[in-house]
Amino acid sequence: MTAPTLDRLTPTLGARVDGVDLSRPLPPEQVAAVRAALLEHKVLVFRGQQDLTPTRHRDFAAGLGELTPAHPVVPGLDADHPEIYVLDAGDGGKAPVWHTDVTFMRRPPLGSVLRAVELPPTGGDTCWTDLEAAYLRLSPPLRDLADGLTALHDGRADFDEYLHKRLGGEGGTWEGERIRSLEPVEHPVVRVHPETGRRSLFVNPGFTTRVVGLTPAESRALLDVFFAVIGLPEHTVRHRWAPGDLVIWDNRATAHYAIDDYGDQRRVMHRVTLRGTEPFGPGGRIPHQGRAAA
Ligand SMILES: O=C(O)CCC(=O)C(=O)O
Ligand SMILES: [Fe+2]
Repeated sequence: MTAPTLDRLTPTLGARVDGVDLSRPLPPEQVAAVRAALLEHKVLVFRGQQDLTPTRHRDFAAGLGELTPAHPVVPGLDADHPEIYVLDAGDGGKAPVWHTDVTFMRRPPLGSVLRAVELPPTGGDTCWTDLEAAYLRLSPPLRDLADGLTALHDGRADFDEYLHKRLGGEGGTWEGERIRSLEPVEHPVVRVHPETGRRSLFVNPGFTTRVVGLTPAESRALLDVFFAVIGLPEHTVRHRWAPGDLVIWDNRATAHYAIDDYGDQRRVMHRVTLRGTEPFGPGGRIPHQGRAAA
């Protein structure tokens, strides 16, 4: 068995992985190599995986870790694939904003495994950004401030209408709980990676709405500073999709942005997410007192 080869895509973020055939079960050494590479590079690009089916995509992801349902609100691909989240550009499946997946839940996924199913001839690239680099870009006094803060993450702007109008208020299940409403949740602004111990700036313009304990004006100004460093091109990698591509990212230390430059052309992606743990900051876990205060 050959070891996968890794080629960096930028000096700090992303690697292309070759020498792995995802259409067949991976030997344990290759699974371990992929997991180690994910910690080091945060974004892994596999190309030429034309033989992947939805089932094999799901099973490959399941070999890396425990899977979540497709989404807390949106049902999966079909009865055989409740873990596959379909992003169909023609049905609201566009994400042109920096975000980290599902941070509006108390336990966001560890990582995501995204497969290109149908692509426009050009356009529809995806960008990832390194939230550890964003944290380190802050001045030391601002890092110290951020280390002690928490923020609210709210999925209602994106998913409330779907939950109530399309599903009649009966969403999916997440962590064993039936989702009937999406109350904002509180996460540390600086997340300590549970495997590497490194810190990242764990806020995103997609879902983070308020820094807890600040005035609305202070919160807005501080989030603007944080969002500006997250979006710096120096921290990003951009992927131009081709048929057969699959990308895995570490959702604990990255955010991503799906570029919407292809008008109403068709674009369909399938995503599977790996179950994660509750984020904690430099000071440990946030004590939960039921619902987060706004
Ligand atoms: O469509 C894409 O390229 C990425 C969409 C997205 O945000 C996701 O898969 O989590
Ligand atoms: Fe996403």
